Amino acid sequence: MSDAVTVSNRDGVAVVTLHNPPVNGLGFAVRTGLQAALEAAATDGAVRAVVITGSGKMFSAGADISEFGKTPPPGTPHLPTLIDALEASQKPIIAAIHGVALGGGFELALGCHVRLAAPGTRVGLPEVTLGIVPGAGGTQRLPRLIGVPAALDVIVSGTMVPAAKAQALGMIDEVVEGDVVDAAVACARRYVDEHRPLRRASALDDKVAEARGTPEIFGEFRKKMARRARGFEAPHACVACIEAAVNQPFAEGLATERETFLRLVASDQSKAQRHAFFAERQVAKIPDVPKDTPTLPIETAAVVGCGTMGGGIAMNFANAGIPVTVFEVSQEALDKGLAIITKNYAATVSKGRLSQEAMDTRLGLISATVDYGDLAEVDVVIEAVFEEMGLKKEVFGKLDAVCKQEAILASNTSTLDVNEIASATGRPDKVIGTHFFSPANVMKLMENVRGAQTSPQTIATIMQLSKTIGKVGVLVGVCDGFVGNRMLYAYRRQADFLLEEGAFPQQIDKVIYDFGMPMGPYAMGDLAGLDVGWRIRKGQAATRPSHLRYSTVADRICELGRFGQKTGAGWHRYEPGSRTPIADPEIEQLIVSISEAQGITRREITDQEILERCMYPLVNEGAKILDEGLAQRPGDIDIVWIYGYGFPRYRGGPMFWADLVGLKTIYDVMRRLHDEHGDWLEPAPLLKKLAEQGKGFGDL
Ligand code: HSC
Ligand code: NAD
Repeated sequence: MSDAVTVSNRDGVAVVTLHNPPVNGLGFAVRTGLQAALEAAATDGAVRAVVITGSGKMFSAGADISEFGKTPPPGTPHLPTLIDALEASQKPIIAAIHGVALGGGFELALGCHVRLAAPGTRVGLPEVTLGIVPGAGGTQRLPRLIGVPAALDVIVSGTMVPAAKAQALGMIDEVVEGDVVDAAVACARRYVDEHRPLRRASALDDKVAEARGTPEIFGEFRKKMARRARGFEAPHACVACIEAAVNQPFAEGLATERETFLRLVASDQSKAQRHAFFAERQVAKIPDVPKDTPTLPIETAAVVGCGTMGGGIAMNFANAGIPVTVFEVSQEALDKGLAIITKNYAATVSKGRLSQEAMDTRLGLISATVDYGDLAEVDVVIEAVFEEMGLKKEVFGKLDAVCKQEAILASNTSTLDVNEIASATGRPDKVIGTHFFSPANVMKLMENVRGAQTSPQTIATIMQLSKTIGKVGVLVGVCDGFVGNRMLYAYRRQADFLLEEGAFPQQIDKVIYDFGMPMGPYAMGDLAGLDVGWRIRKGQAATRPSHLRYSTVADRICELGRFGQKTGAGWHRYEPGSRTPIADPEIEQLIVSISEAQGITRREITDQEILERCMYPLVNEGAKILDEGLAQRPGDIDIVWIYGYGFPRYRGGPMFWADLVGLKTIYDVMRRLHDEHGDWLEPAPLLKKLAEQGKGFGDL
């Protein structure tokens, strides 16, 4: 028997324990060990029942994801075969679950005759988040246990269901106090002593029979999930497998599930989503800031400036249970900021997503002040005042004077040099950028910007803080726009040039939306407001290099007083009270007149050209960022784009997507574009090098 599975006999009950830290993944060694343990239990007369449990923090997080797509494929036994054999056992098999049972881990439990769970356990089938369907019977057994509507919710959302809810739904049989293995052994004995019949999920029919006469359940569910599942294959495949559970006998349903699993696991979408899974975990690893770097405790926080971003940032702390003091220039500004926070919470309460009690608790954690002295004892300050260097330096100077020595001073700047901001303090080692994305209480990304003197301790503390407040922190270096916005500029610039050459905003928006982004660049601009960028561009006008092409379209639109949705018109127009962009002939005329004035003969621009001209420069900029060491890994850039800009997860982020397209293809197009349009489109040296070597970013 392998070390990955051990067996102890407790009074006639074989306790089979999985040992595969950190998550008891069901890799080859575990499967082999489990098979041997179950076969031995079946033939050993001294064993009357079996309990399966996991060692360490959890029962099992499921299949070993790193085995998918490996050549040669992992050997037998495969999990589905193992689970079928387990379920068919004549001796009772009880799952004793603690921590989590996810994916194949939960499917293993579904094959058992009874499922007991410790309080605090979470169970679920998150396969959909990896671009696959549950492949070891989950789509067939779960609907038979909990019914079709609940199974659709659980499997298509991929969420982890807490023990009490799981029991109420029938996913587990009982939440037990005390030691769950003891309880499972006692349960096993009862089954044996009382000759209780064994309940096999595969043999149940009443719950799926209910859905057999109401096929419209599926149509309605598909309609309900359409927006969230846009572009993804796996949610649709999950629904189809559950439909098979209703309409096919168990064995046929299993075959449908298996065929679907094998098809999806080989798909680009699943590869991309698995990449995103691992990349999201990689971002926390920083070579010169080892895992054991001591962090400072963050028990209190302050936010300076309670505008659009500051208010959202303060909510993040309150949501995580960390008391936060909000500082503003005046009582009036404070009142305004706090009113928006209250309104945001109230909206969540009215949607039923937060209780009034939780809202009150969170608001109770937010205190407000106009006195710097009140910030003396906080552990971290996040500055979110106007984007002006002089102002930021003034604020940091004051914070440095008043805050305790150990406090970390962070800036939410989106464009300014963190090193210059740090120079206004006597503690540059404790200064860092924490670039949140709007809306800051919703978007999960934090670009944590390390300055030249930021200490490993400050970095480790802020990376940990990102996790504590439910964000994904990605460490980046100082440059204009950092990682995300610098790449965004590269793409937006080309989109504007395409307008001058023949496209219109709605065409570009549609291509980008169809690619899978939440919205196109112009709808996005209208939502965010066009005036902020205009102000920044006017400030940069004097220093703009005259030899580089510059599109004036955006400025001309702002000159008309069209600042986006807030003024009812921007790149598009909007009906009163509506957020739906409508193509505006006035803008089309303006664009045509700009083309004329520039002597550009407008031509037909294909959708393919739009995609290449927008997305390839974005990737090209990512390559420059990697070369300059401003992002640690291509996967970090992917996470920035997935969590900061809604880049479709099923494409894995721009760098992973580029590898799928092929860097040679991208490089060739960039070279041609550079020949045709010059300046901005020069291929990055790293792109050239990898393309010539026949490699991808994934090979770095
Ligand atoms: C599946 O189960 C498919 C099945 O339906 C059946 C397939 C049948 C096939 C039939 C073929 C014919 N695998 O997240 P953390 C690593 S699909 C490999 O930081 P936490 C992770 O990368 C699976 N590695 O910890 C990290 O490694 P690092 C469905 C896995 O405490 C380390 O473990 N299951 C792994 O914050 C710690 O992870 C899921 O999708 C896995 N399954 O969260 C669950 N899971 O240290 C995925 C983790 O080197 N896992 N790792 O960076 C999770 O959601 C979270 O890890 C937990 C723990 C909530 C379990
Ligand atoms: P905002 O104008 O909505 O808010 C700024 C707030 O700072 C105002 O409430 C103002 O009263 C306050 N303020 C000004 N001077 C102050 C001072 N001396 N002390 C205390 N408060 C002061 O601006 P915003 O959009 O929230 O941007 C804030 C910062 O966040 C900027 O650095 C910006 O670049 C950055 N940022 C903005 C976004 C975005 O989408 N809005 C995204 C990421 C980062």
